[in-house]
Amino acid sequence: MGIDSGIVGLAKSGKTTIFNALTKGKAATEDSAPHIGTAKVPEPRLKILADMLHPKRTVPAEARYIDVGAPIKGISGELLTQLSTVDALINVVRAFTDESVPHIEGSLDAERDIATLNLELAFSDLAIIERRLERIETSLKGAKPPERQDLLHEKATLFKIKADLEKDVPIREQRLTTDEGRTITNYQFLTAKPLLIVVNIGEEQLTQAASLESELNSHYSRPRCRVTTLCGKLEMELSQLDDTAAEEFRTNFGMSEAGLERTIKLSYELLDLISFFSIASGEVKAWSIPNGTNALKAAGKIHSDMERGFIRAEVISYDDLIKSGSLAEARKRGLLRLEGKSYPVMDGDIITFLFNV
Ligand SMILES: Nc1nc2c(ncn2[C@@H]2O[C@H](COP(=O)(O)OP(=O)(O)OP(=O)(O)O)[C@@H](O)[C@H]2O)c(=O)[nH]1
Ligand SMILES: [Mg+2]
Repeated sequence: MGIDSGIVGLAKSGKTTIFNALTKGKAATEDSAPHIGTAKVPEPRLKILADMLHPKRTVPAEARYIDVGAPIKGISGELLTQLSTVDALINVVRAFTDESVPHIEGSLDAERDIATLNLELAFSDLAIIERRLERIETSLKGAKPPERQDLLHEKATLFKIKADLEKDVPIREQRLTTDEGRTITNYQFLTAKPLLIVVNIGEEQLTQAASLESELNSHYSRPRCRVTTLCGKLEMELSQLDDTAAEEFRTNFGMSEAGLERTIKLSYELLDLISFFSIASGEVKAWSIPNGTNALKAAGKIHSDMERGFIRAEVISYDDLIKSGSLAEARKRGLLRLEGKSYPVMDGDIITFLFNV
């Protein structure tokens, strides 16, 4: 399973355009339909490993993007369920000017639109809390002691979160005890998710991108929230070209790093993800896992059999392998380690899992 991000934003802010840019997709932008697609996670070390190990195939990690289409206001049913399962949210905010695309609020104002969407996300969470509180009241009527304790505890936690939400503090910024955090994980609240704000700028604003970005970041650099700029329309067009042509275009226009690579990387940073690599049957694959994942869980990322039948992990760090020049040389130097289930996987580790099912 990959990492899922939900693309949200006000109507006509460029959500589908940016979805297409990220996933090299061709979804129509005329309507407001939902879309799901995947992107390859940029990982420059994968190519260096391929040059050394000459695998038949290299396989990058995948990130999934869900463009929900509908506005958050009034979102319910299947769409809300889908959105509530994502790992992170991307809020697309309009900054481009285009006479032919009327702005939903009548004028351009990125900060106002960011606040509006934050409010809509908070409303969605508050509606869930209200409904749950009503149900708790009903259940409390017939509840016996142990169950009663749990319900009262949940009620108190929900009241605390609700009070902060009403003061404009998203759940991701609230100080919760481990116990309170555990009580609410199942709700998958929208304001509890990390948030990447993507300001969709026009081509003519490219030269101001950096200053706009730092200005917005000074207002919005909050815990687990980041702001970046992206030229949606241009990136979408570039994503349809082959890599060489797109690279050439970027060089000519002085665009250093591909905007969408930066966007994917930022959302990974926000989620505190690291990469590890597996080598098996002639394939080198990159995988994304949360920082701190142990070897057992990392094995499960590749295949549930590997987790179930886990014996040991043979591990070498990326730097050690590069210094050695080959796996054989690294083995000779004794740089391959055998690690057990609880070994915390490090960014760049190259791992072969030994398992038995
Ligand atoms: N000039 C310009 N137009 C853009 C840009 N991004 C999006 N558009 C245009 O704005 C319109 C809306 O873009 P979409 O990507 O469909 O926006 P959306 O947020 O998915 O819209 P809904 O799903 O209907 O809410 C389309 O006509 C796009 O071509 C941009 O960076 N520059
Ligand atoms: Mg759309």
